[in-house]
Amino acid sequence: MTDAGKATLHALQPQHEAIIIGAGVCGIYMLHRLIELGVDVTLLETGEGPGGTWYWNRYPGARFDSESYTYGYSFSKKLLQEWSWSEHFAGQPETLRYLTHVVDELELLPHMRFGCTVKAATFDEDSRAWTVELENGETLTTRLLLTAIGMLSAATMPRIEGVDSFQGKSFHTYYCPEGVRVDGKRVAVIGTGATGVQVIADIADKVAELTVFQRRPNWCAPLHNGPIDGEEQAKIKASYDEIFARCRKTPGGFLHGPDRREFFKISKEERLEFWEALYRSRGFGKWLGNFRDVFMDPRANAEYSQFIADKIRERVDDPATAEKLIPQDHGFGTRRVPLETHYYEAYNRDNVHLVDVNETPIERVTPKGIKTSEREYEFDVIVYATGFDAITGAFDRIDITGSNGEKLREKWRDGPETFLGLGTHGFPNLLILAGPQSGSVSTNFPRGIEETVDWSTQLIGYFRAQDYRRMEPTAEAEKEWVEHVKSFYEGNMIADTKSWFTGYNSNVDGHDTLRYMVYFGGAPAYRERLAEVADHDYEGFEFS
Ligand code: NA7
Repeated sequence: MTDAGKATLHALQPQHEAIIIGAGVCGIYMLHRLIELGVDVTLLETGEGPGGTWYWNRYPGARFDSESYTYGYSFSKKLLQEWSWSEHFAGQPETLRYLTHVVDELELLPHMRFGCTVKAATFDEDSRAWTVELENGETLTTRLLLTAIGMLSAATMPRIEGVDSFQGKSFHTYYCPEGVRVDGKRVAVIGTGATGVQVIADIADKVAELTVFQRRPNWCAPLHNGPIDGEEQAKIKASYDEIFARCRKTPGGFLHGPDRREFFKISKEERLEFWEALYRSRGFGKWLGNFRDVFMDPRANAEYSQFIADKIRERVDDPATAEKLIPQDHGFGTRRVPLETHYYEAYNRDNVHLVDVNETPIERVTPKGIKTSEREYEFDVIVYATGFDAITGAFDRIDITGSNGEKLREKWRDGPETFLGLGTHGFPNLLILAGPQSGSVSTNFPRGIEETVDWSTQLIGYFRAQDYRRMEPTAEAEKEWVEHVKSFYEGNMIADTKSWFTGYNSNVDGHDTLRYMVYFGGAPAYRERLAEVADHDYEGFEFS
């Protein structure tokens, strides 16, 4: 090659081989694997420290509802042995400490840049590289762009007039200030999803008055958290291999997998006994360890919903309040089930009030509080537990432009289209980690993450070994994957229900129809498919 040719090639060399966006559970592990592989990689993160979801969500009551010891990284025996979870379901501060510890142990900090928000990313066909633009005006170039930007990281505020006029303290739970004080205050909580339920249960006995604004109740069930004593700790540490082996077998990557016995072949008495035991047990068993038919057969679902409704009636003193807390528009488990600690009992307190916004809609937020069609309530603090532009929202917030000038947010306007939830046609050299339609979004997060990241690391290893410059999922492979994802929506009661799993959000334009966001085929089938693609030289990707 001539000197001029070499100079041109050099000028086209991007600054980095890889950039990862996001320092959450996924970004941290991806960074570790790429450093191991010898890739020149930089991680960019908006927050001032690592942790992602666990960095941001500092609201009172924030904690795991999958077992802590199934949530940690499994790749390092050393990390597993040196870290001791204090509770079965650890709170946010402990989880953040854990992730910070991992980052320190793996010496990842020098590769991470905090306070960096990516505003735009554009693929340049000449250099086969991405130009990444930061909010501070800086630009970086990279061969590969990897997004680890979270499923629930684009918080959405309700579209209520006057939100900015409130003169007390108010925040979305995702942006809750560290150590916020609500003791002795008059507090409003809007929203009763998994987050609202945790907040309400946590602060009910601390605040002067708590008013909950509920639009649709969710089916909640007891978490049964507890401390882990020395003996149990030793047992957990000695059985990590079995714990992770069990998680690998279940569709969701959790300890709890479905009971495949035929619902109606079991006597009613036996079913009730089984459910009573589930209700008394720790964690997600009430949802994920239930009869499979409960999610496939409306009659089975109605019977279980009735069982849980009766539990709510037993736990809530005032019958009218109990009825308001029982969902009428969907069956148990067809939306995300919040696990709770004394949530229903909170409504037995004199200082806790439930406002059904269907009966008395919120008209506006005022400088002093909230005005409904009935009256004005005065508050010191308003907590917006109003959820997220889930799964694709974080992508829409970045101006991502592909090879033909196509915008990702335009391509995905009516819903995501991906190959394996890991890449999308028209956007070369972009790896979407734990993206929409991937196995990770429907899985106990780190379990799915580790597999996705390991697979992506191998793909990048292959890309480098072959000295490729460009890779992209083909349009055909993508079409086939999207159809495959859709096929699991048939006859699936979760897919028939409006929630963030299915892409509904009344606070985001256009999110009022079904979107195929989630891969419902289960973690084992997803894992198999990934292995098959890798075994066939990443069939479905085009390399050059
Ligand atoms: P969710 O589960 O999306 O819940 C949001 C809640 O906010 C839900 O109860 C909504 O009612 C309610 N909401 C949203 N907008 C409004 C308005 N405008 N008025 C009244 N109520 C409103 O988000 P979470 O943060 O609780 O949970 C997200 C996930 O984070 C969770 O599943 C975990 O995996 C972690 P709706 O049901 O839409 O009627």
